[in-house]
Amino acid sequence: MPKITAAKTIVTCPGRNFVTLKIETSDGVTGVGDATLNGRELSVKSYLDDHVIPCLIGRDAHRIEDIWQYLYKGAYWRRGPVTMTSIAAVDMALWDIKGKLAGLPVYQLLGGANRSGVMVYGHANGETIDDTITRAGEYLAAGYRAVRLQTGVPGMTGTYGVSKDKFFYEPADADLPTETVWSSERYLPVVPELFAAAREALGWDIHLLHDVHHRLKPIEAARLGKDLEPYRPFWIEDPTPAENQDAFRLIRQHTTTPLAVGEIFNSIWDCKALIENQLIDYIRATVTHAGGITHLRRIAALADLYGVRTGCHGATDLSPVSMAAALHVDLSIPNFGVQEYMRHTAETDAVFPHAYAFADGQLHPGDAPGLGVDIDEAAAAKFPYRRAFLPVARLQDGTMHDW
Ligand code: GCO
Ligand code: MG
Repeated sequence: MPKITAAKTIVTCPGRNFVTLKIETSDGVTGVGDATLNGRELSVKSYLDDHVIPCLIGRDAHRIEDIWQYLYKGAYWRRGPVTMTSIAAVDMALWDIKGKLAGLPVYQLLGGANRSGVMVYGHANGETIDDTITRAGEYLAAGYRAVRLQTGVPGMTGTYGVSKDKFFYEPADADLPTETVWSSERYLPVVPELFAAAREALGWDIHLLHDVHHRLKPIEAARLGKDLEPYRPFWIEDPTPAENQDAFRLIRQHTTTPLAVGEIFNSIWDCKALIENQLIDYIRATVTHAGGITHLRRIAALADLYGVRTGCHGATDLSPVSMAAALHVDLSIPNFGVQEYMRHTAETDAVFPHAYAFADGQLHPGDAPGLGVDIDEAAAAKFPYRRAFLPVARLQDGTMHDW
């Protein structure tokens, strides 16, 4: 049996922070897992170093489900982003090891490919509607079949989703949280204008997405969904914070615009009511923050029963290890919808050499055994950790708002 002989966490900041778990086995085979939780990176590192790794040594690396259950039930204090990201990192690393030992890419172990590749969406953003559409046109020309549109709100600085560097959007931008200002009243009319102009300029042969980023009240989100209906958005994402899941019933009563939720969910229990009550159309839980490949597949299987498809989070704060793991899941499940794809910087790609590749609007995980991604530890060591926080949002009168 391949025994776990050692495990360590590696923190690196090739432009942004990433935490990676590397597990070694008695066969000499190693596996990697992404343990990055944006803005709270060192909490996960400590959870792994202090509370998980000591319990892994000597275990059979093949027993993925048993180790998952052991870490989940054994913690007693279940769920939460730090715990579930830690479990996810172990799970990914063990699937990587299993694939390498079998000589197969992980998607083959998960049942094989269900499709030629994984449709991805890119991020088009700009200060103005024209800028955003120009960026979206570039994605179209590059072969993308889906693109997310975000634009500046006149009079507001620091609108969510609009970045200085147009290509490598990175919200965790400062040593202490940046303060941004928000106005739902100003935002609400801008998005339908953006979508009208986008359909006019780009036509109908492209999926258009939008992220509300938890900013609206339920009735405002219902209004936005209704206003966007003529432009057939692929989805609106996180229309309201999802702690109150009944809000989605209200939104649903008013609009047929598809709803996507779940990038901050960390277990199937966060998704269950939304899925079973058919209050959403896409579930965005990630392999890194929702317990790894093992748990994400369970969420996808539940979603499939209710006609809900996946649309996994794939922001740059998830490392290429996470992207690779997501692609193996995406390729192998029946109810895949779309995969978010924000490109990493060249420095990040150099630290994490990977087999996945983009062609014709799709990503494919490649056919290397395991996840097909690694960490170059010497390259990683050149980029020490830098504290970085996500921003906060306040209304114009200073009231704290959801970011
Ligand atoms: C998305 C997300 C990201 C998050 C980021 C936070 O849809 O891609 O909303 O942009 O804000 O992942 O760390
Ligand atoms: Mg989002």
